[in-house]
Amino acid sequence: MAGEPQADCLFCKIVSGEVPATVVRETDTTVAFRDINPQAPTHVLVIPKVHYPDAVSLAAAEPRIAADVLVETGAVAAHEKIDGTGYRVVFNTGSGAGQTVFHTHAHVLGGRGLNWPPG
Ligand code: IU
Repeated sequence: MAGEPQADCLFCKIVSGEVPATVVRETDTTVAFRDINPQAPTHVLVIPKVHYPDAVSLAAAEPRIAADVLVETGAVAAHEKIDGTGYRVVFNTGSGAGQTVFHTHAHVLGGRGLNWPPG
C-alpha cells in the first residue's frame, strides 16, 4: 500500500533501525541523518518515515508530511549552524537527475561555497 515500508528499501530500513545511520534529528514524521558519502562539510538527508519514491509523489499523497520534510531541512540547517551563511536543499528526482535511492529524501548541503548551476 502507498506509504507502507518496502522490504527492499534502504531508507525504510534506516527508519525502522534495521540499518544504522548517524541520526542528526528525528521528529514524529521524519528522520535526518548524515550522508554516507558527503559532498560538503554538512551533508544531511531528511527523509519522511513513510515510503514514497520521490518528493512529488509524497507531496501529492501526504502534503503535510511533505511540508514536515521541508521544515525539517531548516531545522537541520540551524542545528548544523549553516543557516546564517546559506545552504542548498536538493531533491534529485529520477535516475537522469542522479536519484539512486527511491525513497523521498532532501539533501541539505552547506559549510562551503556552492556553485550555480550545479553539475
Ligand atoms: P540520491 O539523490 O538518490 O542520489 O541520494 C542518495 C544518497 O544516499 C547519496 O548521497 C548517498 O551517498 C546516500 N546514501 C547513504 O547516505 N547511505 C547509504 O547507505 C546509501 C546511500 I546505499
